[in-house]
Amino acid sequence: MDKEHVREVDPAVADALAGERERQEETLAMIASENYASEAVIEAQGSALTNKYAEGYPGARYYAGCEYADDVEELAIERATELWGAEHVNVQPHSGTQANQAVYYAMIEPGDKILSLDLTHGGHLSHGHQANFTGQLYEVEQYQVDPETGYLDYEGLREMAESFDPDIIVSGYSAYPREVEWERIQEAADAVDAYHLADIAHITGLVAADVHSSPVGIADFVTGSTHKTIRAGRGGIVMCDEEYADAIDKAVFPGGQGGPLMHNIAGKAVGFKEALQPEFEEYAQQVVDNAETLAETLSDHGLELVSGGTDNHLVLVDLRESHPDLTGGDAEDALAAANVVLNANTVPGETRSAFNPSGIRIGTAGITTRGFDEEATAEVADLIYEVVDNHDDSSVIYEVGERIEELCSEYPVYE
Ligand code: DSN
Repeated sequence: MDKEHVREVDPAVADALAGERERQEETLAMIASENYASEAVIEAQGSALTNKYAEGYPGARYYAGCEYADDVEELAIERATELWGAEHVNVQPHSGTQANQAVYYAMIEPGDKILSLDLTHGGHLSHGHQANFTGQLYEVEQYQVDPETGYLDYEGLREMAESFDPDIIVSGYSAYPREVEWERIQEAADAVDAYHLADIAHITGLVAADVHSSPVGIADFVTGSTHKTIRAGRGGIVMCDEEYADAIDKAVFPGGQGGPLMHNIAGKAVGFKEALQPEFEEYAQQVVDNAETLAETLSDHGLELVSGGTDNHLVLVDLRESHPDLTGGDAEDALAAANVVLNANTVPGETRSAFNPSGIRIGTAGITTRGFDEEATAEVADLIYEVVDNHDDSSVIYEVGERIEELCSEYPVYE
């Protein structure tokens, strides 16, 4: 087959791909779940492994010709084991949601009970939201953060566990800016003889680099996605003790998925190798330092932050006090027009809708990959505030957008 590039085969898609690459170069990815994968990870994901069917696991596949697929999956597993220290790792889930699905499917039955954090308090759809299969197949109750402090209400969680008697307690969050005390959640799970699933999708990289405490060895199951703070190929992962290995593997395949996306698993392997280098620890520490600077600077400008600050890679701004007429959606739009790409987010005690909520969530994983330090992050925080405070002023938005473009050229993603 001749090597034909996308541009020759399909100019319309080529235009979109080029546009996306340019968009990523010229804007700041501050959606807290996003990051910029390396060229090596992207190359692995764009490899010929996309052609290969490899149902099963290394050494025990349902198809011939899996020797290189085996190599890649074994490397991904070996490196994940080194990064997070779990006894057993499954790298096949297509996403973090599919990783969670595997745990529920393996360990509980439809109608069983899940206790998890409310989505508007920082939880995730796949933890029991009504719009998700988890909210429809299982009986769900949800704990919350303390309305005064914005920190997890561990006592409340324990009391709910004792009255609800769940089969599984879910911890790990999508919009919670603080360190999680995994042991306290485990104590609640132990008290009612429930499984504990810790979904570290957002903080996989911080946990791997030891800048956030790890639930591995505490919770029964640890799930995550592999493209956020860990910056590897897109997808999910499940980790557990050896005693659950067989049940989890069967729940991933054939239970919930068909052929593994071997090209993505190659991207995971390459990204995990990168994360095992000493520079990754520096990177993860810088992500947290930048988030702290972002939080302090926005706070100094008078913005209200859920929990008052951050311990991890994200900051959640509640706009209601400082800018009662500005919704999260309008703030998201104004910032996007100024080349800062983040997302509107619900906040604890949400009084608007999930579609146009009262907050914005801002993450530092992407800008840290670009090389931003605290000084550069403080400038970005100032610029974000400028836009929030002048969201109706197109000349301010234009000027901020110009400065963000300059910063993007100073800190390129891909040379
Ligand atoms: N979509 C991700 C997030 O933004 O948190 C979670 O799946």
